[in-house]
Amino acid sequence: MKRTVSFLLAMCLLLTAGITASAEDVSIPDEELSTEDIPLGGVGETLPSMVPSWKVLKNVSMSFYILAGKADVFYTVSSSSPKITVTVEIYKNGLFPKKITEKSFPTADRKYVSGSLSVPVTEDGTYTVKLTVVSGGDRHVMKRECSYRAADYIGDVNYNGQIQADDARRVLRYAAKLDRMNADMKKVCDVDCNGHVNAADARIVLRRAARL
Ligand SMILES: [Ca+2]
Ligand SMILES: [Ca+2]
Repeated sequence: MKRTVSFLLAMCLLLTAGITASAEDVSIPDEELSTEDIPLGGVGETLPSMVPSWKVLKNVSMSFYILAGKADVFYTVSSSSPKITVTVEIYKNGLFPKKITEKSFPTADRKYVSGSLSVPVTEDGTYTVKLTVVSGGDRHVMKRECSYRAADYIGDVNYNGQIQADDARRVLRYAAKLDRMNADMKKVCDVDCNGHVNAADARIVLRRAARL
């Protein structure tokens, strides 16, 4: 089944009917491009990085967040070269940063790739993901940092111990100001930790609910 129903439509359906979304229901819109690769702290963030047009690598974007004991990395890469190698490393920071995982995703005959990596995170702390992309002699590195505290229950808006479509629906209702939100609830809903509760937070929760 093709992913024909847009993300906005999925959100509208969630708002009006509270249905459970499936992977096929979700179409993720393109992120707004930024000319700088600015590291931000927080539970998670999505910041694309625009590579100069004369480079072989045209665009690299990554999101990283930790919800309910699982760290997720999503990336997209486009290049003028059909050979792209993406390497994802995740570290637990501290006095001696500890590598949690490292995985490479080499591709051939494709100028655009997207993928994800998901690993369990059981200990509270600050985690860093390092994305390294190599294509046609170009090399681009992005880093993102996320803090995780199991007690925060980030994204579990209805406090039932699970991340489900109903949590995304509630985030969206707060974002649309249909429900009033206190400071504690704002912290739970602001999944990408940018200080605002909006559709982007609901999208992240919905992705987790749909196990994307
Ligand atoms: Ca929940
Ligand atoms: Ca947010």
